Amino acid sequence: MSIKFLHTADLHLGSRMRSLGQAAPDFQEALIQSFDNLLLEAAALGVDFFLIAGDFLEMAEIEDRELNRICDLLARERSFPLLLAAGNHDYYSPASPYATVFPEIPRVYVFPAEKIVRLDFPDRDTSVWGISFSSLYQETMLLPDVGSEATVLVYDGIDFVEQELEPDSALTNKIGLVHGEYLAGSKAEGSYNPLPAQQIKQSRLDYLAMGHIHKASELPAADHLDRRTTLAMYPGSPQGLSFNESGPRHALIVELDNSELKSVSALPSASRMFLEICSELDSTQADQEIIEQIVAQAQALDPTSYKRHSYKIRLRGEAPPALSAARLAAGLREQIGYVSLLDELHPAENVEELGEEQTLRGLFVRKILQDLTTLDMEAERDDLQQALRLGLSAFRGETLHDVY
Ligand SMILES: [Mn+2]
Repeated sequence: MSIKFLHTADLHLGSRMRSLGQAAPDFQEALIQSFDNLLLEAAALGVDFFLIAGDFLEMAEIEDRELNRICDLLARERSFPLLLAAGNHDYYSPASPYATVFPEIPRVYVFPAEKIVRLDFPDRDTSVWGISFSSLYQETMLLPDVGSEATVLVYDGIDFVEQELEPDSALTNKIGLVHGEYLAGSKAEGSYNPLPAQQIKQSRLDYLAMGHIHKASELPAADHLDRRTTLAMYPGSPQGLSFNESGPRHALIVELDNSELKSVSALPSASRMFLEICSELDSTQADQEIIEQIVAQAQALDPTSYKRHSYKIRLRGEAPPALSAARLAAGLREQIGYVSLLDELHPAENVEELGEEQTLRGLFVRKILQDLTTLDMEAERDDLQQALRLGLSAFRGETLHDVY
């Protein structure tokens, strides 16, 4: 039988994302929005399962109000079951909502932490093995492979009902769900559930749905999908949490047919993105022209919803003498939303001439020019150029502003 499922992980719902400053509330909302969108897309695609491989919630930071909203989303009418294996940020404990609130929600199952459970879906000819973290660290390997189950539950369309454990009674399509660190080789060493490639290869699973690493695994080429090996994948975080998770994000849509992988594809998922722009300036440009240039660059990245994202903008080239980073940032915020400017411009003033002045400014310029002639490390020279520009800007009486 052919089945289709959605695989996501590392949503970190409830994360406060304090480092984002003013943008934090919108990006907190984006986390929940992206999850809501995934549920709707999964329904539209007619998936058979929705899998979450841990770090669904940022348990230490989530507020009750957000948790209630998430429970409402989970309780909304849908045809497919949602299965979750908890990770290090949302580990399973008796006090966790996974043990207290989630069991009340129909078509939702959270794997326990003390044993591997197999879920059977007879009308989808599929078995799913999983286990949750029980604490922040998990130093011994938890690999929910075929035959490792201590309990079998059968899905009846709403609930999961315990059944007598019979060895080798698993259904044809075999999926594992777990949070952990994938490791090349066979050594199971690590603090977050080490999962060595060698052991995964012997798991007899068709697909291992993993979470923990926020960067998505590369999608396999179509001719690499075969039934003899287990495909282990990270979907990455579906909504970026910082500029370390920039650009488009996705969940995975996987199709299995009688234990054979048919396709693995990316379903775009970020409702707001972190994007980087590098803008080359010349000293003749006025503020308005620079703003238009950067807005055009943002529009090129996302023509329809460029105003929703957060931008890190590198200014390169020669600084227009009257440029004020603060004014530029304010102008950009009106047009494209959250921006942080990285000022890597060189001064356009005649610095040699300034260096002749018998003033504090002249002394400052002379000192930097002297250092520039003696240093040959490029990174240090860049820092000095920036210091020179920022210093001259301060001498002009401008507010020094906004280095991310
Ligand atoms: Mn994690």
